[in-house]
Amino acid sequence: MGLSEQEWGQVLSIWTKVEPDLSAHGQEVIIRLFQLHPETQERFDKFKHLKTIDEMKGSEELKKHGTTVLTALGKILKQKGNHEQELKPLAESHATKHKIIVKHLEFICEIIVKVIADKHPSDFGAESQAAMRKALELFRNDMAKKYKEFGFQG
Ligand code: MNR
Repeated sequence: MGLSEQEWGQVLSIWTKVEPDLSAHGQEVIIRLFQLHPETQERFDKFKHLKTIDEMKGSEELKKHGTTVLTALGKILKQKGNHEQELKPLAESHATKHKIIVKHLEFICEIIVKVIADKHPSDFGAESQAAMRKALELFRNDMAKKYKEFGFQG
């Protein structure tokens, strides 16, 4: 289930290409999430009112949220699996406050891989994509475990 050093290397290497423009990546991830899975938008009181893609693109708040999400994810990835400290508060808020089911985490993780692949076609080959999928699976599994500790079936 864990990643090899080489796989972590691939994950963190592509992340260095994402980081200089975290807000554009994050904005794209959130907009695609809402487009592909409209029920996820309903989880956000602050974004429920956005009706069109243009409204979504024009929302500074949405862009800011995308940055927040990818910043948190980046911190977790950099722990190379030893992410207990970073994961716990995130699992707690998503279990007890936002109530975000694991299925929705799966949706966003898949979209994150797609957005990176679209923006960095020559730096994110099949092997790196597989490594990133593995890292995101580990993240999701550990979120799901913590969810249960917080009494949320997810
Ligand atoms: C907030 C990270 C997936 C819904 C936050 C915050 C961070 C965050 C950081 C702000 C601090 C807090 O509340 O804990 C992530 C990461 C995700 C992820 C990392 C996966 C890669 C999702 C999915 C959601 C969702 C999927 C919905 C379907 C929310 C909501 C808030 C929030 C709702 C509260 C927003 C507000 O300010 O009103 Mn999240 N997330 N998130 N998240 N997330």
